[in-house]
Parts: sequence; C-alpha cells; structure tokens
Amino acid sequence: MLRFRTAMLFLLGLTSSVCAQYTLTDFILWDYRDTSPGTITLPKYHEWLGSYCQGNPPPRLILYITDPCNPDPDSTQGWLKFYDPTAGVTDADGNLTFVGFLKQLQPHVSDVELLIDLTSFSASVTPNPSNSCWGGSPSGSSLEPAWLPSAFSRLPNTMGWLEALMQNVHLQNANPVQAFALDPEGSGGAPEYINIMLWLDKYKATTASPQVQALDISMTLAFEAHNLVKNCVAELPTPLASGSNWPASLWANMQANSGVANYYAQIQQGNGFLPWRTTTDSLLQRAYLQVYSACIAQRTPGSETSEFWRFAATSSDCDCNETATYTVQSGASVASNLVDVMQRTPAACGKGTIEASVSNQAVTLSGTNSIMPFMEGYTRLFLDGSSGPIPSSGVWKYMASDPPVADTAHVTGQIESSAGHSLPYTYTEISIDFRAPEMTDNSPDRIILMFSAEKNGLLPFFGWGTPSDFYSFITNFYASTQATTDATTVYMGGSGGLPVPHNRFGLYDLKQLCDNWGIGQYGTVICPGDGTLDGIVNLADILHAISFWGTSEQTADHNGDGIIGVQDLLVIVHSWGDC
Ligand SMILES: [Ca+2]
Ligand SMILES: [Ca+2]
Repeated sequence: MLRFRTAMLFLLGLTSSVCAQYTLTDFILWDYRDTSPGTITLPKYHEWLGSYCQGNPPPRLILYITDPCNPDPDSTQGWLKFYDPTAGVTDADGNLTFVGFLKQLQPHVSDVELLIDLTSFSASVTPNPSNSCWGGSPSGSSLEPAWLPSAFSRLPNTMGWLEALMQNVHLQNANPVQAFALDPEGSGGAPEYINIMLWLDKYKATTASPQVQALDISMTLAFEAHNLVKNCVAELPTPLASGSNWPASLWANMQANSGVANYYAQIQQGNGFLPWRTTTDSLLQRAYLQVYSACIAQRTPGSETSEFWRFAATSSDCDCNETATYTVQSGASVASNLVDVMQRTPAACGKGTIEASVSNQAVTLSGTNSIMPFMEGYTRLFLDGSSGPIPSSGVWKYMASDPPVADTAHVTGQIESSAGHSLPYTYTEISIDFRAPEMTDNSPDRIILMFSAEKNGLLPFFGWGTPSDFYSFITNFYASTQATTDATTVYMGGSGGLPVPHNRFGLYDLKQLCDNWGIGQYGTVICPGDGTLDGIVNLADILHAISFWGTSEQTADHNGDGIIGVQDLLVIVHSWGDC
C-alpha cells in the first residue's frame, strides 16, 4: 500500500537556527530534476518529493515533466507508465503514478506548475506525433503546429496530455495544478517566445477544456528579456477596450520579425487586436526572471558576451577572475547592488579605464582593457574620479554592433563635461528598466524574481553560502524595494512607483539547495536497511553490509551503533521489501 513517509527531520534543525524572518517554506521552489538521482525510480523519487513537500511545503512548486509519452531511452525509468494521464493513483504493479502523486500532494501544496521544456516532448519518439499515452486528441497536426517554433512543434501533444491529466477522475477536487509553465530556452529568442505565448493564448481561448482554460500560463526567461516580460505580464487591450492600442513595443516586435507573421496577419485582420481575445488578461500570468548571479570569467572585446550579473560578486572583482573560490558577500551589500542595477544606477566596477572625447555633440568612449556592454539603450555609465561623472544622466546607447567589437564605443546622450578624462568607470552591468509604459499596476504581482542555490565554478550563486546568507539578502532586498517614489522604485506602473510584492521570490532548485545547503539527500528515499539507497531492501543491501563488515560505513550502519555487524543484517531482514 502506498503511503507518504513521515516528514524528514533534515529541515527541523535548520528552520529553528536561522534568520527568524524567513524559512525555505517562504519561497517558490523549482524542481528541475535534471539529474536522475542514482537508480531511484520515478515513483520512488516522487514519494521522496511528496515527503519533502509534506514536511516543508513551498507556497508554489514548479515541477519539471519528463517526456510523458516517451517510454524513455533505455526503458528503465518507465516515463510513459508513470506519467500516464489516464492512470489511477497506482499502476498495475502498485507503484505510485503521477496522478497519485498530485492527489497526495494537494493537501500540502496548493499551487503546482507543470514545467515543459525542449526535452519534455521529444520529437524522436515514434510515431511522431505520438499520442499513445492519452488517446490521441488533440493531435500534433490539428492545431497549427506550423505557427510554433520547430523546437516546440509538439506543444499540441503536450496540451493533449495536459487535457487528459486535468480531466482525470481521480484528480477532480484533488488537483494542485494551477499553472502550465514553459521554459522556452533554445526555441529561437523573443519572437519565438511570443509565438509560443500567442499559440497558447489562442489554444486557451478556442480549444481548451474548462479545466485547462483555468490554468495560468507561465514562462521562465533570462533577466535580459525584461522588455518582453513587461509586455507579456501587462494587460492587453481587446476590441472592447475603446481607445486602446496593442502595446506599442509588442506591436513593433511583431512587425519586425517574420517569425510571428501568422499572428501579425491576425492582428491586422482584427484592426489591431487578436480576434480570439475577449478579455484583457495578460499573455503570461506568471513570469520567472532568472536573476542568476552569473559572472563570466573574462570578456574579450568582440567575443560573444553573456550575463554580467555581478551584484553578488566581490566588489573589486571587475573581471570576475580574481579569486580561486567565490567569497560570499554580505546580504546587505548584495541586495544594495541588485537594487542599484534595477534602478539603473551604475554599480559594477568596470575593467580597465575609459576616455571620453566629445565632438559635435557626439561622444566617443575609448577604453583600455575595458568592458562596455551597452545594451538596449539603457546602459548608464559614470567615469569615476574628481572630474567625473561623465555623464551623470541620460541614456547612453551603444550605436554600433552589440556587443562592442572593440574597446571604443560611439555613444549618444547628454553631454555634461568636456573630453580628455582617462578614468576608471562604473556602469550598469545589465541594463534593466521595469517602468511604464508597458508595466501596469498589476504587473509586479506576475513577476517572480528567481534566485539560484547553485554552486558552480566562480559564479557567485547563493549555493556558495548558507540559507541564512540568502535570507539576509532577501530581507535587505525586500526592505529596499518598498519605496514608491519615481526616483527610488524598481517597478513603476501606470500610477507610479510600485513596491515589490513580498511573496514573489523563487529559488532554483530543490536539488541544488539540498546539495549545497546540506539539506537531506536529494531524491533519496531513506528507509531502514536500505544501504544502497534505491528504495528497496533486498539482497543488494545484505551484500552492501557484508562488504563493509567491521567498518563504520554510515550507509550500512542501520542500527546506528557505529559498526557494521550482525545487528545491521537483522535490520535489513526485518525491513525486507519495498520501503
Ligand atoms: Ca536497497
Ligand atoms: Ca551497526
């Protein structure tokens, strides 16, 4: 008989010993399950996840779905069997199904998003489209897949699976799924993201069952996509809204990209509106912005640039290459830096020096070993020193190729000083502008700032520190983002400055925080006698204990007396079978 194991003990000590203001259960949590935890099966893994969530319920869980209609490449994980949307709460062998998992999770977690990415419905499965796991409707060919990016051509299949799942009889009034999330990474950039969103928008309006129609649509995007995010979390006009126009920048984006021509034609036919739309709902009800503290090792002028998030980096580490290991910075300092970046206040030290020369109201910035990632017309740059700053205001836009191909940038902007300075500089490491006109007063409630508990290379992720470090950062960041004056706010809607909502912070992801913050053993079903940690107590565990006979191997010491002996074999025999 299936059951969730009682809550693990691993968090109890943690929550009582850290910052009283926050605990892990305050944060929206991702579980990408990108690494298969050992030999554990999907049912066993989800038993563990259910147990974790029962003891430490997140306000929202974003849960990655692995190719539900694919038997799986080596037929060992039983994806199709586990994810069968028409299944009961257990399969024919008595193992937990995804349906059963959701039903058991619902009393503890009331908001689950199902996350789909490029690998979630692989095109390599034959027949393609393969609808064999739910009965075949809607099919991959029935819903204009040509309007989708090729990488997401099987989104119709996904919706078929989702429809069947949401209508599963076992989940009626016991279903925690509130949203359908997409990670569009790799689908071709902003125009294709719009394609996916509009396809889903039309699907919901014209085809979806009431159960799917009720789901929120969400997407996770890099922070640099802030302009797209602003558009897609704002309410859109409808034909009923007199005097409104389709948001100007989204309109411009559609006109400029042939990839969205199908929808552009629809808008033209609809006199500027999408004909299926009858509400002002935003295209995305939830948008996750990956505020990852990425910091590439060193930028070479002319080479492809990447994220320059250095709000969590050592303040003097201008080239992100200073130390062998990342030194955790204070929460207050990290928060202050991020607020600066979101207010477009230059905060990151520049590498090398910059000289400004002025001629005919045009400025040329010449750098020596510099990094000048001018982006989207929002970059601000200060020259440090007694004769700086140049400029102190205005928008400094890079006029040539982006990223710069040389350490010389021709820029336009307000000129406040003469030429001839060769000085260190400070700049906005990533230009961000969460301001009107696209932002509405409701937009901030749809934006979730997502931080990372990873611990990777020299990158200043929060996984390098402790949960307390992260909570301290959030405490400071939240406190600093309640200002609502135009000058100090980070979000601004139609009525002016908007505070950052208190419950719009997410953490990526469960495996990372378990690994890096020492919380339990990710994905491992712990049961007495299971020395091999695979959720089953059998001969392998006997052999495991014998192989450590007489030692103090922790995984084989089932009675906890510090030595492997007969008593441990007795525990194994006593616990024989499934956990
Ligand atoms: Ca075992
Ligand atoms: Ca023992």
